[in-house]
Amino acid sequence: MKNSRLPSRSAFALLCAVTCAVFAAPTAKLAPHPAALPNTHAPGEVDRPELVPFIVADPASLSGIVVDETAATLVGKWQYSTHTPPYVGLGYLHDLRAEKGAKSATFTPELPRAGWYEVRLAHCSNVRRTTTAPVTIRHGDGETIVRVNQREEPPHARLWRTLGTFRFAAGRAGFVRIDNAGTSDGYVIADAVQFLPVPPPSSPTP
Ligand SMILES: [Ca+2]
Repeated sequence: MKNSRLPSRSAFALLCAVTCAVFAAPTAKLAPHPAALPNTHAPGEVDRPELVPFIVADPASLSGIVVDETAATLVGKWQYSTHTPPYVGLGYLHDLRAEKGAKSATFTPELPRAGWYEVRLAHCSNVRRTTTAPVTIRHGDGETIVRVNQREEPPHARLWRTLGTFRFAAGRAGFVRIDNAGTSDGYVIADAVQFLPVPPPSSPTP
């Protein structure tokens, strides 16, 4: 006979997922960005606990080339947070909704080979975010600027938003830069950027 006072198996599974996502240590040691202000939220203090299972604690577990905020070049004051899951690695940075137009976070990948890459931006979402985060992609054919509504939940694993597919040279010539100009309607989030190798757009379908 089923004991209704015991948590269901699905509840156990969710609890395990939450616990693992919050407390499991990544395989590689991550160090916070030395120039960023520290997180003020205690572990487990989150506004949307149902999204904790979507946290990617270890950036090395992801496909492609991933640049986390730990390796970003920061201009201006950015602060760590883990309050709104999901995120990659230790957490995400926000611009404190201050000094608009004076801050940026640049994510520069070390691309192993020239070619086409789908570029994805990781950002959590809530109503306090900006709707117009300017994201500049420097690629092999110039620069493209995409305005990202960070109030909308990203479509890939509730964490990733595709910025486009671009041609890149090998090495560190390309980058993705998030800045906070023209974003007075909310916080700007900088978490991680992913570069996924893809076939050239003109390739015939196999
Ligand atoms: Ca991150």
